[in-house]
Amino acid sequence: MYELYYWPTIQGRGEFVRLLLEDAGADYDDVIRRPESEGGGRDALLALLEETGHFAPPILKDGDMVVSQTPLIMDYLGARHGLAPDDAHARREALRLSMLLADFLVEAHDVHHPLAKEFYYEDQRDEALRRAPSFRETRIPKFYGYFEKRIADGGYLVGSSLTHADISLFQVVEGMRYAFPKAMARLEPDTPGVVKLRDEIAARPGIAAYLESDRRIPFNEHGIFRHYPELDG
Ligand SMILES: N[C@@H](CCC(=O)N[C@@H](CS)C(=O)NCC(=O)O)C(=O)O
Repeated sequence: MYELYYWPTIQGRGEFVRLLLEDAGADYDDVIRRPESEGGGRDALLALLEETGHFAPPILKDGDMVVSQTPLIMDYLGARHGLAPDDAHARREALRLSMLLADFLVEAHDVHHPLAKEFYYEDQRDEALRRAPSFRETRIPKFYGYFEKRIADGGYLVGSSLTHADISLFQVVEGMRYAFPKAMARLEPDTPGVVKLRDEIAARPGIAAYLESDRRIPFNEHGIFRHYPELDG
């Protein structure tokens, strides 16, 4: 059984890993979401960081193997569950795209936290209001346009078969719809390939069952994708 260690109340980066595990039907323990009396809770996560020397969650344990850095976890699990290409170049491409999606995630986060993650949103709202239009008008179209072009080649981000990078793209599309519903309603018609791929992944049996379950933590205003109406438009 895999053990996933991630903050217990948000989807965050842990959600990319959960989606892959759920798609694969893999057995996993979402350790930190257990009650403290059963080994869960934030202190258990902090203790694991101390014990393993890894910097930040998500962290995946597979027996003695400890893996962190979300794209690397996706590559590791993808290779085990038929979601990473066998060909070395294509596998690196999937990892590269996963890292690019991780870059986008940082930008989506920094819209609501442009100064520092330690400050409350309310204390950097003016800066967030200045940053949001450039994210909406320039950065989202640039990233989505790039993904659209990649998908046009074979239906998936890497060639003509599904990889872990496509699962990450699904989560980004979901997060963006939650955080920027107006902007995405306007922009998504320009990227039909992204939307089609999102729909295909949502319909995969493991993912569809997971999305309906209470294992999926709802998006909220503590996570990476936050909905502040004043930043949308
Ligand atoms: N590049 C890392 C980033 C990990 C990361 O920033 N984790 C967040 C939660 S989503 C965290 O707890 N960071 C603690 C910190 O940066 O001090 C990854 O992709 O996994």
